Amino acid sequence: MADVRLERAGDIAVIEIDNPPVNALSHAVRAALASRLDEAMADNAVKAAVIVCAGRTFVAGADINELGKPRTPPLTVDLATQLDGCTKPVVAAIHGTALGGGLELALACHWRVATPDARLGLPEVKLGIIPGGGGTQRLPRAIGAKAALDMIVSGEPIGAAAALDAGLVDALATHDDLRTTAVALARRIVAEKRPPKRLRDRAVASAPAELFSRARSDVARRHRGFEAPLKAVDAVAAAAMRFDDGLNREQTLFAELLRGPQFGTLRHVFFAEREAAKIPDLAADLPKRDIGQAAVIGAGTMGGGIALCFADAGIPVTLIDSDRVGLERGLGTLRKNFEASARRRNLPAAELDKRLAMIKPSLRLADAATADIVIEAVFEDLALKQSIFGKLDAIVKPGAILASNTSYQDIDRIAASTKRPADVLGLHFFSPAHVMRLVEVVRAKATAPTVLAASLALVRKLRKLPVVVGVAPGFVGNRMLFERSREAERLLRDGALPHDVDLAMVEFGFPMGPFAAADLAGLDVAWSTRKVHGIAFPVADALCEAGRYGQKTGKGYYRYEAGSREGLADPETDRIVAAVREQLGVTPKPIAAGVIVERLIYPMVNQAARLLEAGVALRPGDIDLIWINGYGFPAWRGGPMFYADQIGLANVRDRLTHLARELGETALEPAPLLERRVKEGRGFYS
Ligand code: 3H9
Repeated sequence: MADVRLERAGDIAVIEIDNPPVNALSHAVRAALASRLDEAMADNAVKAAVIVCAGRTFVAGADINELGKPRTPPLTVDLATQLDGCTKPVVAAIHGTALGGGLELALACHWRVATPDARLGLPEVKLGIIPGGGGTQRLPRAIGAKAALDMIVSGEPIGAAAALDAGLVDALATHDDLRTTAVALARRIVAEKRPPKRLRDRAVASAPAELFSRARSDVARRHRGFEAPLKAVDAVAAAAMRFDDGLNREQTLFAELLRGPQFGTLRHVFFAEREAAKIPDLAADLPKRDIGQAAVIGAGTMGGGIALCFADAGIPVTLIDSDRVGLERGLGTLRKNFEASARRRNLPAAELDKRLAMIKPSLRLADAATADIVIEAVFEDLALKQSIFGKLDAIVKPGAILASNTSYQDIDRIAASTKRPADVLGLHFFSPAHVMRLVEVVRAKATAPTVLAASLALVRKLRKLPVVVGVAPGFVGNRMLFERSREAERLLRDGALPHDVDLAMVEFGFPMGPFAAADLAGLDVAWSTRKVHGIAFPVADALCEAGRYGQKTGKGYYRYEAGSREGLADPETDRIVAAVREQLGVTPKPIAAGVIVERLIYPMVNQAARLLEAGVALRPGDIDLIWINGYGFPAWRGGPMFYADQIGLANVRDRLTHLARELGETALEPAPLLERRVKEGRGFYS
């Protein structure tokens, strides 16, 4: 039950918001907070006020369940105006996360104190909106236009130390001392007779027009079709105006986005993430398995990236590789990646060194003995993996978790190579592991519930999104990707060229098309897998036979100039495509961009329906999260399953039936679940 209490600490009013679980600003909280503030300001015995929160966090934002419904005053923006206008000083005491409307309230307070582990951010763009409580106007006045743009356009929060550096908070205090420090600060302000420090009265430091034009073109390139980041730039640019004019502009842009379709879609994504954390048959009170130490086997790109994630989360990790040269190369790459990531995040050099020191290189598998979790990340060879798991079985301590980072091998068979299959599962990180947020957590037949629960908690500690999937070739993401790759190959056969296909997908909202992505990943890996399974992709196979493995060889579907990652159309590829068509007796026809999108996405949706029916994926939302966070499906389109529901499953089914006939491909026949849903007049979600 929401409650906002007013207590007195001498002449300081302490207003405590208590609305579990995250102190969201529901209407009840807003109304009660406005009343308590009025009471505090009207009381002659009160000289200043402190706003604190009960429970695990400061206000984490507007109540997302109420957003988009008719708005009843006081709105967050009204509350911020009320706070800001208080004639007595108001101090915000922040712990946990001050997000969205929560940070906007804190910005409207006159001073801010935070705990060292607090995180502050305006994540509204992730919901398809912009801050609507004055955040786009007050944040640039607090920390400058450039830093505010970075935070508002990315939606990423910053830590308390960075916030202190930037001038977003005035002081830090330990968790136990937060309230007393805030009260003491309020008292000092009163004693020194300092007037309220209002951000609205400040001008924005350095906001040159080029900053915004650069931000607009950057957003247009990186987030094609996504409206909120562009409007966020417009709103921050408006902070150069008089405060009230800028605020009006923010309110107009906020209201437009709240009415638009992208907000509804991204709210769906938000709740899908919360839902994915709930595993139906996993009890909440399972005994905990703490993970204080890790080992990663294999110092290649994936292994190094995974080790980096552990070090970054403060968990000591041993990186093991039997090959000295491979280990040294892996460590070099890891250091380079860590330095680049530290630069992006403004991590001080000393902190970088501290985290790098968490990684202990080793040439001996025996050094995995003390780890609480071992993640194998060696070459994709089942026999090799089985032999490593067999050896680990004899080395690692009882109760340790044994995980494989395989992207498609059978985890049940890997588990069977140990005497402790209950401790085995898959943790499928995506490349580059230190950047990509998704981890498919593969639950094998024998995986113990405690092992699954501990692994989910660990992945969250690594600041990643775990999604539980079952054992099947390629699990969920790569199994669907295979359908897309097969159809992309057929599009080349039927008349499209790589850049036609890639352009259609980039226009749809993917950061890159399937052929550019394949060139980046390397064509040889998929080629060798296809050979093992006897699958022919005539164009891709011919490119590989010609030594065109993608970016690493300077040519693949595209050609690359030395040192450049930009794929250029290559007449040699066109010749290879033409030769394949001739060999197959195909007369090429032009294929419209809309048809390219349908042919790439609908077969994936069809395959996803099969995976859903087989229980490999638990929910349509999990599939959407996998594609958004692992493969760049535009979040504002909600993921493939949500998108299919928007198109209408009957339309998707009809197109698949047509394609199956036209192309003579039985694999494209609509899946039984899809047929049933159409018959019942339901979508995947309804
Ligand atoms: C905004 O503020 C707009 C403003 O500009 C004002 C405009 C006028 N509302 O994630 P968890 C629920 S937009 C309602 O598992 P964690 C969540 O559904 C908002 N409910 O915990 C879950 O419920 P359940 C900007 C919310 O510790 C439970 O709380 N703010 C909200 O892993 C626990 O959540 C954001 O976007 C909410 N705002 O992470 C912040 N937030 O147990 C969104 C959470 O029934 N929230 N719930 O499934 C978060 O990022 C994370 O929840 C947080 C905690 C980091 C706070």
